[in-house]
Amino acid sequence: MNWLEEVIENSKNRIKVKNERKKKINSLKESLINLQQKGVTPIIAEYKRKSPSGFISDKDYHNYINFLENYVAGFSVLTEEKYFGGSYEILESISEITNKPILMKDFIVTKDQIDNAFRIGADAILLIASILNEDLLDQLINYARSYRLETLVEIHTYEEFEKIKSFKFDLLGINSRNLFTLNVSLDNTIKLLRNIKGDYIKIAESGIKSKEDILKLKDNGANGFLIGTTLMKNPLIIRELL
Ligand code: IGP
Repeated sequence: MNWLEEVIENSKNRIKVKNERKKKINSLKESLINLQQKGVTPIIAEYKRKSPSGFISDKDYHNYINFLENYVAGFSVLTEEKYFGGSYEILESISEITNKPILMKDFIVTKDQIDNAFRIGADAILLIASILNEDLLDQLINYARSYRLETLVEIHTYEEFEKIKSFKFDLLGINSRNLFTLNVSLDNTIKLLRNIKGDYIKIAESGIKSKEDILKLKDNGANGFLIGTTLMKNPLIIRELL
């Protein structure tokens, strides 16, 4: 089994969280649009402790969140345990210390995982087109909507876009990293941004290191930017990225 197959197997056996949700849902989409209208670059900052591409960090989330919440549209928090060092507890704790919207970053393949996302205080969930068939993806989008959770559907190829384009998701993520090979290509994302027509809020994900990267992606139609590694290594760089 490769790492992705293992993660998907583990996803099917996640525990069911019993907690009751304490917060109302906070729209990530509106937060992104608000910043865009103010002329501020809409960034989603990601908190993760490691990744299969070799990133590793022991940074505590308190300072990271308290500092970055002054600048960003929202946070992405990894809840996958084995390969990203995340947990439901981390997301829940973060939701208690910030009012910014939170995207739960995980490999969702079951409705139970969406129940969990709602209960731990997530405002939006990630759904990855490459690991879901059309029927399941459509069901999971609608299930999330029944909770009023927003959905960010992630693609990496034009074929995946064709597969998802008629579904009722809120945000379209274009991941510059191929999840099967882990290779990053901003050029692939730029090509997709150019080819995708229609009224989507497009979020460029992964591999963003500089203001130049952001400007290049923005010029080609990206509306928002999801940044993990670069901000985890140095949160202060946010001031240069905006
Ligand atoms: C962040 P980076 O290169 O800035 O750390 O990437 C984010 O895009 C990445 O973590 C990610 C991801 C995913 C993680 C994008 N899609 C799907 C897990 C699952």
